[in-house]
Amino acid sequence: MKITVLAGGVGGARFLRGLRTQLRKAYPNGDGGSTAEITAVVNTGDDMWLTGLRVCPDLDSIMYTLGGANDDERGWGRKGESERVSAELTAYGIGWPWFTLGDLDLGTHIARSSFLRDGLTLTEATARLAERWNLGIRLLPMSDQSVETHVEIELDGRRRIVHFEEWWVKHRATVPAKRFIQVGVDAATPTPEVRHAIAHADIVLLAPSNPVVSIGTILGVPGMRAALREAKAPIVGVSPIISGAAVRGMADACLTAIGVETTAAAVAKHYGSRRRSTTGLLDAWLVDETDAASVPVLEAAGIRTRAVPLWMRDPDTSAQLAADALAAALS
Ligand code: FO1
Repeated sequence: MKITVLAGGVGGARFLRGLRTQLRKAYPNGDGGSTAEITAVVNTGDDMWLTGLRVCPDLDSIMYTLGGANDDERGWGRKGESERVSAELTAYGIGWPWFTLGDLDLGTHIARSSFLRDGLTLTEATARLAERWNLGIRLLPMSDQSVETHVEIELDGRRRIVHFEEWWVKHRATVPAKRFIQVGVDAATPTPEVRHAIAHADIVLLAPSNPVVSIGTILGVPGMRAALREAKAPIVGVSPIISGAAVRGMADACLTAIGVETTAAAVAKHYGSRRRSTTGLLDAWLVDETDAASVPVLEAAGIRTRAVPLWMRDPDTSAQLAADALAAALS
């Protein structure tokens, strides 16, 4: 059983952790692992060069979460973190003082940057970093070319374009985003490893990550949507919106920026029905039980829809959500 999951940061990491747990139960390999193979195709739109280091927030969130090293309260970064080096960087006036690179986290960025300077691709560097953590899931950046999400905002009456992380962390997405710009997207392609993972999957899942700046960025890589539409596997998405509110982060601010209402049904229609349109991706969609009213609407739009509990409160509920997503794919 090969499962390929398109995922962003925090929501994606929790979903992948639940999926790994569920597959270890459903397809055990006798020594605690699973015979199923999970591949995560991860958003790299949040990436940036910062103080000379390549930082990949979504890849790191997933790696730390699956490796058991993440700070679950903060939702990002390493547990047991310290910030001695970042205080020095701030003292030297470099980097973003509002974007903290912890000492342990810097170890990851130094290692990644070292691999890249040695000529490895981001895919190869990611595999080298992941080896240490025994993740049970293969992590693939969506592309080996840089695609950075920048945001056009209006601040003090002036229009400016800032890196996504500046909008997201410094401004907490409270300044309205006029539009998102994927810098470098025209020169980007899905990696051969991503194409293979999509073409050979038995199931493709869209994690409940931000549909605009995480899943949307992945889908925006030229050729990605076509590769998904050609896949033999059923494509099942999990709504990141529950009863009109974003589960985490500020997905609502992002959806508003692209003119999509913040509902589970609107996001499903935004991804589109695979069989009813020439660009749509979804064969099936999971909404929370509080959004059950949207099931007939989406079924009529050509998207098989199920209402199940979507809140991932703990590893068990995450595993159950993964089980529901697999069931929807296999039905
Ligand atoms: N998020 C914050 O809210 N504040 C931070 O200072 C911060 C630093 C940071 C450093 C490295 C990294 O990989 C992630 C970091 N994040 C921080 C989280 C980041 O904004 C999110 O992981 C994603 O970019 C959004 O999904």
